[in-house]
Amino acid sequence: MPEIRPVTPVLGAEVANVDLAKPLSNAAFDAIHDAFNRHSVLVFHDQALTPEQHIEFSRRFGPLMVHVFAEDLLEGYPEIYRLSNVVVDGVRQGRPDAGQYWHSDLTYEERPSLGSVMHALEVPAVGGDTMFCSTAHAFEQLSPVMQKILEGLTAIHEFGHAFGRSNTTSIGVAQETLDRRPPVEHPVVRVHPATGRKCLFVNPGFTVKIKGMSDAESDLLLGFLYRHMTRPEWVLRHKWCKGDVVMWDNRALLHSGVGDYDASSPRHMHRTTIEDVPSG
Ligand SMILES: O=C(O)CCC(=O)C(=O)O
Repeated sequence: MPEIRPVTPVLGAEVANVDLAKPLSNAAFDAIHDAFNRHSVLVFHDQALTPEQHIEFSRRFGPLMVHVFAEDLLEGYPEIYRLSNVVVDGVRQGRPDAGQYWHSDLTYEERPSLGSVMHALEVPAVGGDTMFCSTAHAFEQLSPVMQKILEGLTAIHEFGHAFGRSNTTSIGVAQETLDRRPPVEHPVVRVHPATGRKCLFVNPGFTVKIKGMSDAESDLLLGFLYRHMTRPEWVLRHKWCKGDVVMWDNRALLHSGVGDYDASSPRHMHRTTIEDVPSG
């Protein structure tokens, strides 16, 4: 059976004694599922997964989503989005610099993601970590007055936000890709369906503004929330080893890649994204 070892008091756990390449018993899956809901980030070391095995494990949590960056999907496996700085014969092998800003995956979709499962195929000797912070813990650490204000608010999210205003990637994004994802609205506080915990649901990557506020008011409130959520003592920083599989709960956290590694150091990751299907 899987052994679960928490890595920080706020979020994250390592899972030992599991080979994700093999079919999991229902009991082992239930233990992992429960740990995922409780810890929000799970780290499995020394995993060697084929794309089929990666997809099969991910699918046990729900249907998989296909990322809007069609050119960065793994050929023959549209469920796998490649994050990579590797170039072979002039052809890039995935999205370089992806996600190097705090975000939760796909909040620009009408139905955002439940979670993501990333498999490290090549990692730099130094750098290229991923940071995580708990949006549930952050909400719980606010005063009741602020909690009440936030619970009445709605935010506007848009895919192009990360790629326009904050100019975070080294390669452009086609206008046609941006046009495929118009703005959507989500409550600023959402209840996690498995834990019942209230989670902040805004992020610098894709949240454009708080609906009904002036730009100045919205920027002030969002700026406060972003600083609050990402306080260093609440952040888990994962240093990748080749073969790591890390899965994270997009309903309960934000994450950010750290773009500090040498461009000539290969970093090549495969990621699946699980859809959040409402129950009932
Ligand atoms: O590559 C990383 O460390 C972060 C990737 C990321 O943000 C994502 O997959 O959404």
